[in-house]
Amino acid sequence: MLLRIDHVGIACHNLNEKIEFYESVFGLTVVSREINEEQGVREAMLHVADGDQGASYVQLLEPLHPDTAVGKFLAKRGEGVHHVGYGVTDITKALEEISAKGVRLVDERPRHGSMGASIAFLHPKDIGGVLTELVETSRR
Ligand code: CMX
Ligand code: CO
Repeated sequence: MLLRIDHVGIACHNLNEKIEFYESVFGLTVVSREINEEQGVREAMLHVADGDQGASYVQLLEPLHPDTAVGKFLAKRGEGVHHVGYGVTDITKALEEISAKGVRLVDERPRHGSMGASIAFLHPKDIGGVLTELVETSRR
């Protein structure tokens, strides 16, 4: 069901500072910068690698307001890994299958993610404390 790790989502206070850090320490390149009002984030995708099943990225996330998923996370836990995003072929089918196994879905239906992808979150409390995102990419 899971094709690859699409991205690791990292919460930060200052997006520009963190982009510079990842560029200078790891030599990564920003391939997309977006504001996603629905998700409450200003974000950047930095390309890590290409594989048979698609590319993988680091997703840097800065909250638009304190009262957002990432804003609350930062207040509670500080900067660090916020979620893991896995690539799937058919996100609607994957959500059905995962829900049938008793895992709570944060999103019953896919939403809009970075670079035109369809995304949906699974509840961290049902995945051993890991906020998990499914990604059906539109970039192939
Ligand atoms: N990883 C692990 N656990 C998390 C978490 C995370 N990222 N975020 C929240 N939690 C835990 C909290 O620690 C808390 O646990 P305790 O009750 O033991 O303290 C519990 O989940 C509830 O947390 P909360 O702060 O009260 O937050 P909410 O219940 O309001 O929201 C969640 C939690 C997962 C439903 C919400 O963060 C959400 O909808 N996330 C999905 C959307 C999102 O993260 N968007 C930003 C990224 C967008 C993108 O990737 O494109
Ligand atoms: Co993500």
